[in-house]
Amino acid sequence: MNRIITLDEFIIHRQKDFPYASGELTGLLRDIGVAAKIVNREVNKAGLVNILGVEGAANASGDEVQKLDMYANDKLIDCLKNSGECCGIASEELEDFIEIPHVGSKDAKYVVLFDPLDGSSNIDVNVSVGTIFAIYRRKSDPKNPCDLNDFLQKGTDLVAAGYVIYGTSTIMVYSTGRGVNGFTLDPSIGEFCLSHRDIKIPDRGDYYSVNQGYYLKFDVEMRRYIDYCSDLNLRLRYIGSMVSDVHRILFQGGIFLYPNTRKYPQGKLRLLYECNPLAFIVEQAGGKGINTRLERIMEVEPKELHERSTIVIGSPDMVEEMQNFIQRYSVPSINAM
Ligand code: AHM
Ligand code: MG
Repeated sequence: MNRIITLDEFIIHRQKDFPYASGELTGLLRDIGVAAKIVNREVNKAGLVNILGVEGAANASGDEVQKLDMYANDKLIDCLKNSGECCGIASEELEDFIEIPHVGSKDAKYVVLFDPLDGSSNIDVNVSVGTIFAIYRRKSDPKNPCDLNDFLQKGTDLVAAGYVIYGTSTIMVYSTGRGVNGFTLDPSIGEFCLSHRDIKIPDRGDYYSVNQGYYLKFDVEMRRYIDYCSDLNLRLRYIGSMVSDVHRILFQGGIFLYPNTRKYPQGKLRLLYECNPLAFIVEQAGGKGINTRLERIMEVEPKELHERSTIVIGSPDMVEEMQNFIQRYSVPSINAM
């Protein structure tokens, strides 16, 4: 039997690949792993402990019930605050970023952005959810507090990114820019163990993933592409948690789309917390991630913390095909005429 490699062992081993690494990133990834285990514990018992429900509602003992996405948010913040490696945090759940004061004499080099519980409407019905994280090196002087520009970085500046999926098993997938690896939580020993080494996305696959309920609200090129997927007898899968949908596509091949709708003219998903980290993972695995303006997601210059984006992501051949549909069928906007 092969010896188990835990997430901590793997991260420490990988640190040697970066000759000038001093262990800060290693420490951060480990702290995120710890936070994920704590969140996983609560997700698993959500049905038992009445942690379900709307934030602010009282539970049976009169305590205030904390919604699970805020719980996950707070746990991640606690773990990162104590790590000493992180000078600032931005979360999909918080309007503004948080500055973390120095721990001891340390000048922390990194900022972390996350979506603490992606697809949180799935919790109440016991369906997969996930955590997404993105790590950047700060741009501002480490002697000063971090500032907004430390967070408004392009995906191409990512130092590391990943996600945790709380599904039938709990898996953490991350990349530091040298391939993608996956770790499955073994509940009997409480450790994430290397289970998917050097993940590669298939060039194409049988799945397409889009909220087809919005079909009539999509632009014509999107409707044509969806018809094309249906003509090819592709299988439609849509979980309502991007992490879960992209996870399937990463392993089995396919395409995930969240285009603009009338309600979300810029797209619904957040560039910094969802699109960039998942595009980084998918690209590292050999896939592609673009928006419906045909820009590579990771090259978009972010202008605000909660900026939204459209996204087309997945197997490279399928994203290219979608790109052709956009080029062929999109109606030029009046401004561009
Ligand atoms: P959340 O992070 O607030 O839970 O919302 C993000 C989610 C994505 O994970 C998912 O793909 C999408 O929103 C679902 O939206 P819709 O219900 O409009 O299809
Ligand atoms: Mg989300």
